Amino acid sequence: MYILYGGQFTRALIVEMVLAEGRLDYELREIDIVNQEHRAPEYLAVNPAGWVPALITPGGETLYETPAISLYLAEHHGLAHLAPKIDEAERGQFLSGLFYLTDELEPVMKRYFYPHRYVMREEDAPARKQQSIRDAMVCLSVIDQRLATGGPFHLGERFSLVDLMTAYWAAYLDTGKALDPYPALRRCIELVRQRPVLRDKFETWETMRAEYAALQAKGGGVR
Ligand SMILES: N[C@@H](CCC(=O)N[C@@H](CS)C(=O)NCC(=O)O)C(=O)O
Repeated sequence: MYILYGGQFTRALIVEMVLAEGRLDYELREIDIVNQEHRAPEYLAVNPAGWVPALITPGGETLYETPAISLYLAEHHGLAHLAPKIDEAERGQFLSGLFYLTDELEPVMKRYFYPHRYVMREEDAPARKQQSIRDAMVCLSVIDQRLATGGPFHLGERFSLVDLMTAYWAAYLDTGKALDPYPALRRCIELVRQRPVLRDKFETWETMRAEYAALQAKGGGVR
């Protein structure tokens, strides 16, 4: 069985979504990142980067990096509804969409979550966060334009891992009317969230966001 190191306030939820899509069994080992468990020697022995998630395969291999873990699961278990095979026509578009998320949006989201790590003075952190929201919106606008010409998913009528990950990340920025200028993106997100196997995961996501906001309001959170 797979062992997933993940838990509250982490993108391990993306991996859980992929595991749900594949109906794959796993044991979840909770790492409390608010209480710094990801920096404890026990976890650093699993992933020296100190990041969550990490996945131990049934064969005992340790995998890390959310997109890599997700793609591995999809390909290893032949989940063709998540990742087109290497010889399928949609493969190029799939890889382009996936790498756009990992190379462009994900680094911006790091600055959004941990702005204090990207400034010289603590008081500049709020401005850093605002800038990362603007940067993220640029990425979402690009995604919206791509979806508007070939949607409703990144691969046209065909859902994939790229849409799942887009819906996960965009949810952080979906406050008030922020996504109103991006109707194609909104439609894609709605379709992903309606997937029966993902519904409870996105509910977990909502709870997680509310709890993290409450924590931050009290001056807590991941440093
Ligand atoms: N590139 C890694 C990043 C993982 C990552 O940053 N995870 C966050 C939780 S969502 C984390 O471990 N944060 C703790 C920290 O940065 O101190 C991935 O995609 O898996």
